[in-house]
Amino acid sequence: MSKKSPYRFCFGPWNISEGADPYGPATRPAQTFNWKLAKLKEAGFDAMMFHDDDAVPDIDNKSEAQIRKEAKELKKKLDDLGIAAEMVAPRLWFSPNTIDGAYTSNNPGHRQYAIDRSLRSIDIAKILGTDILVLWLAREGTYIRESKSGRHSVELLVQAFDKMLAHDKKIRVAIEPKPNEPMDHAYIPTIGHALAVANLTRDPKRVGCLIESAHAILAGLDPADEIDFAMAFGKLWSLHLNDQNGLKYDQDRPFGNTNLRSAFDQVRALERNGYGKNGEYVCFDVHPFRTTKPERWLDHLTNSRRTFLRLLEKARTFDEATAKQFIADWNYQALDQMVLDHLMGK
Ligand code: GLO
Ligand code: MG
Repeated sequence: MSKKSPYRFCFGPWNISEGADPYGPATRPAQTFNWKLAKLKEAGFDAMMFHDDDAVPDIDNKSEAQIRKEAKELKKKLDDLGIAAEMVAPRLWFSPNTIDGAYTSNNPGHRQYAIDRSLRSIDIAKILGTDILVLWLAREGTYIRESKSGRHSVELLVQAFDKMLAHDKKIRVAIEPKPNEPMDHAYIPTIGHALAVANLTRDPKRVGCLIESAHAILAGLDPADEIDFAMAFGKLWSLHLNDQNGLKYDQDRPFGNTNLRSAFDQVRALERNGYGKNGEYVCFDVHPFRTTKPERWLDHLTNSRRTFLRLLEKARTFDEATAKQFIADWNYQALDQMVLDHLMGK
């Protein structure tokens, strides 16, 4: 490596998954949260991402006091291990109260549930020492267009974000867009949508985004361009690197697995924008292949990091001067081949 990598890496407990899919059961026995934490440490990662109920299991059935107590115990455990909490995200897609959406449900009681749970997530984030609340708006969208008003849904989203921003003066909301799945169409499908909605809130400076490579690909976009776009606004606060083969179900493949060139472009975009300089982490939202044996349970994560670091080396050794000459001469054919040669190692 030419320069020391400034990047720090993380993943979530859900990324050590058991192999279940909609068509078949788990293929690996579940492991405890403590085991996952120990493995993260052993594999040399720096931080863990948390859903609210990863941090405090069975959160809906616990009192405020109990939630705070358990969050404090977790913080101590993390400190003892030297692991940071990267973010907290309310898991708003599992509950019977979010069947019709969370902040945009047609049921006012359910909308309130979603907001209350988000405020609790903010409290947990504060205790765990992170100011990032990630919102993957899983069920904010429609199957049946006529069942909701898109305009009213935007207003409901803004009202919900405003309550979060008012609840804690320091919290920053990072919206994780995804165009579809589980919904047919989501209300916030791209980074452009996320940043536009940010401007309607009471404190746009504290509403930014998280880019997931696969989600950008599902929206028909180039993840590297999404990175440049978000960073032009200074609003890329977290990142879920992974890969995706075309427009189908969300695959969460290891980073670089499908399109190495696109992965290179993403790393190059991160480098050129100085991602990580304000403490942002590189997270991998990847899943093991269903056939993975328990003894190789973290390989998709360590391989993703390895690919990232190798592509970082490629980004740093890319012959920028020659590329500039090709660009000045409109010789994009040569530029194109230069990228391929560089990636193939000549
Ligand atoms: C699913 C999302 C999901 C979120 C995670 C954090 O498509 O990528 O994994 O990133 O739940 O909120
Ligand atoms: Mg994600």
